[in-house]
Amino acid sequence: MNRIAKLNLLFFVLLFSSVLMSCNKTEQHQRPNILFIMSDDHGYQAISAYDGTLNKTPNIDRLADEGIRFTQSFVTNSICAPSRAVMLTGTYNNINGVINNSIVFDSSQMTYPKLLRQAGYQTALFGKWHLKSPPSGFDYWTVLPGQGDYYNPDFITMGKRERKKGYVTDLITDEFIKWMDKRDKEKPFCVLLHNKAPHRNWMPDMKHISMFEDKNLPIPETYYDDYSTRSAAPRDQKMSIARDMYFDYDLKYANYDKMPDGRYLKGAWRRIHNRMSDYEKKVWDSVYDIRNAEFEKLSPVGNELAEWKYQRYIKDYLRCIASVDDNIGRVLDYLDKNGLTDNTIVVYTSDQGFYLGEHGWFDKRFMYEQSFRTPLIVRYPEKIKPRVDSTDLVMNLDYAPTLLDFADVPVPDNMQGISMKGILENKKNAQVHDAVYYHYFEFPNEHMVKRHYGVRTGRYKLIHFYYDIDAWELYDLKNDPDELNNLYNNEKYKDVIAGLKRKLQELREQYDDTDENKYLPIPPVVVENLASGAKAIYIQPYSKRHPGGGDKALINGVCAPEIIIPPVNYKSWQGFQGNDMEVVIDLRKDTDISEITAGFLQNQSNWIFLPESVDFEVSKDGKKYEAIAFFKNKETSPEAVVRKVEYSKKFESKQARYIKISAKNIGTCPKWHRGDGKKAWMFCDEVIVK
Ligand code: SGN
Ligand code: CA
Repeated sequence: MNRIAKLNLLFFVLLFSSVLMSCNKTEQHQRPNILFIMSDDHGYQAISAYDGTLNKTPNIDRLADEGIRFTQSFVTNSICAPSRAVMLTGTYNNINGVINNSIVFDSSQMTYPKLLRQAGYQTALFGKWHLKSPPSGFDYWTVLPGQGDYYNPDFITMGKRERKKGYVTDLITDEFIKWMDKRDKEKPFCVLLHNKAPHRNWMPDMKHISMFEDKNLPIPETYYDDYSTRSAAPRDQKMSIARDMYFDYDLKYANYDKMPDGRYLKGAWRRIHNRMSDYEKKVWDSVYDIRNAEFEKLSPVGNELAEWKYQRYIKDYLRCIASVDDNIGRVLDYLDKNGLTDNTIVVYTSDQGFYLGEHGWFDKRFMYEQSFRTPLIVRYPEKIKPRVDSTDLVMNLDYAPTLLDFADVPVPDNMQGISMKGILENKKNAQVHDAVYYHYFEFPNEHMVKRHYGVRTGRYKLIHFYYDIDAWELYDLKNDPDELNNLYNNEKYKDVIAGLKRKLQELREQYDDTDENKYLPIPPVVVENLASGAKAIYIQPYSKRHPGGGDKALINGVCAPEIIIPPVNYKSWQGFQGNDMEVVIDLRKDTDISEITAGFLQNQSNWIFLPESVDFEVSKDGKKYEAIAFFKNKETSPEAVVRKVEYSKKFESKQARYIKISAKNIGTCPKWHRGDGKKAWMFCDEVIVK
């Protein structure tokens, strides 16, 4: 090859590779940004794009006008942490492990943000997280500890905890905008923007505190549902507005001198009210004092009181949403101003739906429509036509595969959802579900909604309540959209029921969820050991208020199971309120011992904390003790996890008759806890000697 030819070749190689490179670059650039906005407990009834009866949400409506609104979108399990785990992993809770709000998410699992990050996306997370293990798969994260607070909340930012001044919904949006400004603009982004609002206890901001002052909102037709025709499950719940709400914490009536009969949660309300600044308290109190004076004047009883509670609840709930909607407006403006609107997929959804008085309820959990269904709006101007309504059955299980699909990242085989890309792009052969499967596990628990699973098609819903009950319900949603008429025992539906049961079994097999017994509370374990038959001498008394199993509780060999599914429904522990534990176990004669274990329980939402430290000592005569082991605990952290921690020491065999176990109580509940400053509980589960 002569020189000219060589140069020509070089020129072409360079030209060709630069064309290739620029192709790559534009391709890179063309991958959509993803902005996943999720609120906590935002029922579709409170979005005017779905139903304008209660409120106006102009900014969420704008998304719906410019994108797709799903009217049949569902969750697999209507509760916070489980739902979040489903969305991240694209798997059901029996696969990802987070069957209820107490379980720690195993963050070594694959999630769609991790995959996007590996594929070159910049990923970030803002707001409520609630999965107990630290976020993983994000370049940047700033989250609320646990449920978070409305006023002047703490945030944990990349591991560091700090209190921020302001209102939670504004602050989450501020953090998002700050990050957007300084992000690496060469890369596409995937942002998860998670609001706390409108979660219980529904504290509006100063801007919206006076909304709805002069009007009452319509009461749902099913507010006085008597649950006739149904199983015991809807009757036995504890989420009735009229019966179960707290006057102070939920309804903001805290005039303790004039207490009407009912439920109060003084400590929690004081803690929350105290987070407000002096100015905020002043505004808050002046507004609610007037309302509460009117309430006292009215002194409603019976249905009038039930309806007063509904009004108080729904107005506060909607006020919180007004701030969510304003902040979504800020986010959409930001996208507009920065030229990001066309190439960003914006999702608006909630971790599940919510009862706004239907059946008399607040909260969620049931497979009935208001909590099973969740709002879902998707806007992506480059690929999705505006003003579309989809009635296809879709699930939160599908979000992960859908977003990966749009980003051109292969969907892992273990993900159980299907990509909604076809539906979103209005393709003829789009993949769709012909039925959706649901499974709720968190019972017994706070709102006492029984365990159940079920199937829903476009028209019918079949539910099986199990564990402490064995009951079926069937609804024909076409003729009975309010689900008041259980048809399970109606002969005419025999074939429908048989068909639905077949479908249910098929889905349970498909999702590998055929054995619900796997997730039932595990009974306590009995361990044969040298302390059985011994005598326990209490140097410090255990609490008479929660004595657990009494004198013998620590040495009867009955231990909490390895995995505790709350509530801990066995009685063999001892509680110490505020004070330390100091107990001597008298084995009655000199004995060869080589291992001591003491188990303690943590259930922080019930004020039960692990000890600050634990000491083991042994003695032959009960006077001179030899130290065997000393354990020190890390500081407490605000996790809702219910667990057992065993302090255990193996040593070379020793002759001893007396074993002294001392455990130091943390004393008072920590600052971040609603019991701040009050006596903390310590629960010893069992002492095992070998
Ligand atoms: C708290 C609330 C419940 C709520 C759960 C779960 N009680 O425990 O009403 O059902 O959270 O909500 S409260 O007295 O602490 O407010 S979830 O969104 O985390 O699933
Ligand atoms: Ca929720």
